[in-house]
Amino acid sequence: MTKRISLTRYLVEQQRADGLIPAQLRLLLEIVARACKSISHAVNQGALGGVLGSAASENVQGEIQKKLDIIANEVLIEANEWGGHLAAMASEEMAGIYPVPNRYPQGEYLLLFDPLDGSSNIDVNVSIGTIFSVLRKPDGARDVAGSDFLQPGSQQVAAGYCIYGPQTTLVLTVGAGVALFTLDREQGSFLLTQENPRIPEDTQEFAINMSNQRHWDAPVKRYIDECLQGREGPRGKDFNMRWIASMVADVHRILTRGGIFMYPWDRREPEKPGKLRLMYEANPMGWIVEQAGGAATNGRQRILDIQPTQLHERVSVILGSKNEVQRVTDYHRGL
Ligand code: P6P
Repeated sequence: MTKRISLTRYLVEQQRADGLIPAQLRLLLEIVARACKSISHAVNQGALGGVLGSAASENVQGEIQKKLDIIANEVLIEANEWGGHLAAMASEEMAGIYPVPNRYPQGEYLLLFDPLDGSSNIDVNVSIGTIFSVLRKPDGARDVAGSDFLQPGSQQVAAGYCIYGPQTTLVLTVGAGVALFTLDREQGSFLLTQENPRIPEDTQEFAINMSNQRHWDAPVKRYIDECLQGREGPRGKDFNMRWIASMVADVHRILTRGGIFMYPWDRREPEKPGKLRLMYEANPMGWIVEQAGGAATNGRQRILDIQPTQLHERVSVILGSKNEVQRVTDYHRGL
């Protein structure tokens, strides 16, 4: 078997090849990867590490925090604040931005993350993950502000996730396709195990939380009803369903074998455009999916074109196999 290359070597060679990874961005990505290794170790401890269960606190979303949510957030903050590559960070677990402390040099990047997505699955030993997105700090020597983070997903310079499942796999894009690195626990390093996965344009597998069916808008109801009618219905083919309730795991399956993932707006909280967060869930996942030949919209508009108005903004998410995402978008347009 040919010797697999490490994440570091991959980033160095990409930096030489196309200049998409300046040295400071390479340092940032290597540090995030090391933080994910630490999070993976904590997750794998489970009950043995005393890290299961809920903390006695809520996050900015009003959700009860799991102990591992807090641990993962602290690991990412502590790993990244001293390196000199960041101006500030933002996290699902923190209300405001986290400017790099003055005792450390300021960098030109902004790091956003959901430190442990799918945490409702932690205690039942189902795959969870870290999602991250990297933006450039707008020019100007002034101190970084929350408004600097409000950039559309098309401005990302890097995006990725690390899934903590049977394998710990880091999935990364810098805009030149997608690369997957699997953690070699003996060496303690991420090794390149796949380059440029392609999401099939068609699929027979949808992912949605069916218990919300009565709350969906008509276009989503129509799309799912047609899938459920199978080969006797207008689609002329049978569909399978998966719902892991961990976006990282559902997206990873789609990256691996295709499918469509949907978390649409519904009537339970009509004032909110959706459940998932734009800046550190939909944008990074949307870019990865597009870089693998898929599509990502909010039902009407490309996710990466949405101009954010607030840091913890929510959004409807329809992503995966391009032709299926297009069909849902067409139904939203009344076609
Ligand atoms: P529900 C996890 O809490 C999450 O944010 C995503 O990872 C996941 O896709 C979704 O929520 C699951 O939501 O309503 O099915 O529990």
